[in-house]
Amino acid sequence: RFQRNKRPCRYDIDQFTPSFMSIFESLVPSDEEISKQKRLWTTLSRLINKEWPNSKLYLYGSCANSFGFSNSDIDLCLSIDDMEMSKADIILKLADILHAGNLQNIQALTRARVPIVKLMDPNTGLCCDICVNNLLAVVNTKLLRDYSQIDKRLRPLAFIVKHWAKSRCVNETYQGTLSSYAYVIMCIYFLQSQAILPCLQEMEPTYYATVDNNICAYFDQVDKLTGFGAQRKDTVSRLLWAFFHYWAYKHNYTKDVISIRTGRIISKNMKDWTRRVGNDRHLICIEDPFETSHDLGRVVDSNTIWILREEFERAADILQYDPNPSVTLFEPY
Ligand code: 3AT
Ligand code: MG
Repeated sequence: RFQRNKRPCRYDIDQFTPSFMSIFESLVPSDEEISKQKRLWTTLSRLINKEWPNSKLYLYGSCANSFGFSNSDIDLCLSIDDMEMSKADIILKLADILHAGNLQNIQALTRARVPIVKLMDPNTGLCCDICVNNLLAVVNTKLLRDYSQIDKRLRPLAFIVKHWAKSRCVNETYQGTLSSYAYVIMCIYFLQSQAILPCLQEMEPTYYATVDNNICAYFDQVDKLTGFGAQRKDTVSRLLWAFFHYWAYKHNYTKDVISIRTGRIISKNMKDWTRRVGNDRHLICIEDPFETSHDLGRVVDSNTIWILREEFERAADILQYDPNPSVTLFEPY
């Protein structure tokens, strides 16, 4: 491991950037698909507003954070201030409203960790999940989208990492591997460490939101930051190599927490994440940018940590040696 940690990147890595970029482009949703999603969002907003005039429906997750693949489900969040009703009752009433609006395959999952209503729109075939009052997710969606506008290498890097994770079956939180959200945060952290992205939460705030006693504040005038990383000329394929090389050979899994909030590594000690508490094992530590007591790696267990680390090594080695990395990287598990 020590020897491989010192290994320099292959001299011809840059020649693979065009093929990785065409994979990225093939995954991006078309403008037509995006306007279809927006139309469904508008239709649902109107339908729900008739019943609950003071509610607001937000688009969040991959459809709104700029890291969504084509054909992905739509994540919506209903913000509603109703002291009388429990979350489960709101979910059930929401399901009734959707029934009356002729939406199909409606399922109210009131007992899930995040309670949601699932639905399918028969006109477009699009599927949606609607959660209730999960505004932190709406705010972290904006943070991710804002980062994506600063340097144009972030989106291709994160799309390829997500595509790799899906192909290799390491994007399944209920099976002990990481969420798409966690992978995007890992990419942002990595580009911060390369001085390609700034740390928006360490700058003078221009955006503020208070969500359940969490103050979320950061610099969001990202149009003033384009060109921030322009001094760094690394191509997407070189960054991909370095990303996997970092997680395979350089990250200190016993001591370190990655944090895009600070743009730095912080110590597990400082966060008291050195031992297992309940089901949180902290075997790979990824701090949530706003809910800082929340480790996005907490789903990983003593088995899946090795699955993940072996996949990082496999990816790093393919980018190092394989004659056809843009094919081999995504071979199904
Ligand atoms: P897919 O393209 O659907 O795989 P996604 O970006 O929709 O990716 P997720 O399904 O992982 O990502 O999550 C949907 C959104 O929910 C993304 C983020 O705003 C929020 N979210 C997900 N996991 C967490 C978490 N552990 N803590 C806080 N917010 C989260
Ligand atoms: Mg999603």
